[in-house]
Amino acid sequence: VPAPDPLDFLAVDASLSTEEADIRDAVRAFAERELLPDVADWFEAGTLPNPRELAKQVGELGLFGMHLTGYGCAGTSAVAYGLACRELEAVDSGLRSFVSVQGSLAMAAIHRYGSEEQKTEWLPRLAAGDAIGCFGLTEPDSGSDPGSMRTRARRDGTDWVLDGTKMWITNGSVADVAVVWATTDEGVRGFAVPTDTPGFGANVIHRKLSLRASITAELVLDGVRLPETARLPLAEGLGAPLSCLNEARYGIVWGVAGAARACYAAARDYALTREQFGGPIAGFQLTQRKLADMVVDVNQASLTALHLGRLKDAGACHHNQVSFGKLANVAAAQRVAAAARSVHGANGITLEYPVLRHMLNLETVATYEGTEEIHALSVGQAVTGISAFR
Ligand code: TGC
Ligand code: FAD
Repeated sequence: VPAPDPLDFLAVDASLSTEEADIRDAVRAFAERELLPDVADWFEAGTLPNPRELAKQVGELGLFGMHLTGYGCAGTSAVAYGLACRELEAVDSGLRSFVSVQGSLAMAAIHRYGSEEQKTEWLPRLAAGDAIGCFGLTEPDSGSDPGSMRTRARRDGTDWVLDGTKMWITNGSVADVAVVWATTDEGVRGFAVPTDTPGFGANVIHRKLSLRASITAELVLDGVRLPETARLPLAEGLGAPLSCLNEARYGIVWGVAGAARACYAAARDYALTREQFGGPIAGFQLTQRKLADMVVDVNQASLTALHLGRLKDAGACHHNQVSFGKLANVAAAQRVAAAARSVHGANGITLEYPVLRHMLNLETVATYEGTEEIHALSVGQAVTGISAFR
């Protein structure tokens, strides 16, 4: 039996199909060639400088909505989609966000709940990267508890009029279409809002210290008048947006395994070359303990992601199991990033190395798509039958 590969200790990737491994390799090559060289600059600048060009590149690679079928989507397995998320987030969480908001949230919502006309209008353009989508659920006063949203859609003749504010919306200021969730007299409903509709505005949120290589915005809806054809006809109730979240959360389960792997790999390289007290710091027991703990976290996260992916491909993944994955893997990635940063000493606080950038990004990843506490309570509810949310 060959010795374990330090970068895939449990040989998790050995169980991938040839097609899955090909997708992994293609996305890794793209990410390392096109994104990695610039990402620290984007993070420092606090933006994605050219989101339209990036969307085009990602669209050409077929990554937007790649696990959806028809309408220009690639129709790959959930595992293949997860691998793409892993390779993108190994570079930066903001880049995985760029892809998951479009594919798992905006496109998945239209694919699952939209009319034939909405699907034909938006999905091929979004899949190709000719259009950008965002997903507006969170509001200034409604985060973990989206059922308390105040954005309101009221009927006016055959039209709908939307008023309200959405907060922390990834890609919000560069989107062509915003999937917006609002309360109505009949309950929560979803709308595919073209962002050039009068009354729609977006304000970029500045001074973020996390997920800086990502555009985050506030959406303002001020008397946005839409025809009935803009309403997602199959979306009824809060369960509709929550079901979309499962798709993006699943991508995060894989993505953070990539961020963790990148931090561990950087720490291992650094420890083997950095010398103190006459030898490489990798030779000290305390450093080896850190590296061993990182190997455990990275490989357990990968196993969890792959297992959930196989369940998902078999149509057997419950949303509470996705909560398990997000809870476990984000925490694992945070531990790995923090330990990797310490191995880098002073160099670890700079953008010359990826570790603090990942560590800061993971603060966002632990918060969006359901905070750590929300996923702990989801798992708690699943195993006790008692809801502790309120
Ligand atoms: P609750 O009464 O439990 O549920 C309402 C209805 O929804 C159903 N449901 C789900 N369905 C599918 N998937 C899920 N994960 C579901 N969770 C609940 C539920 O069965 C019920 O259906 P029905 O038919 O009985 O009506 O709702 P609640 O108000 O008690 O809230 C439950 C809670 C706290 C779990 C939920 O609201 C929640 O998940 N909160 C977190 C909010 C969140 O994750 N927001 C994310 C915003 S989007 C985002 O962050 C994008 S970042 C992306 C990026 O940049 O990458
Ligand atoms: P709150 O809900 O106010 O929570 C504050 C604290 O209270 C947390 O620690 C939380 O866990 C805790 N808490 C809340 N309720 C409970 C409870 N019942 N029991 C125990 N503890 C509790 N949203 C979108 O809709 N679309 C996007 O594209 C999007 N992108 C984002 C990008 C970034 C960079 C960020 C930071 C956020 C983004 N979000 C997006 C918003 C994100 O989903 C919310 O921030 C998240 O759901 C948490 O909501 P909140 O920030 O209002 O925190």
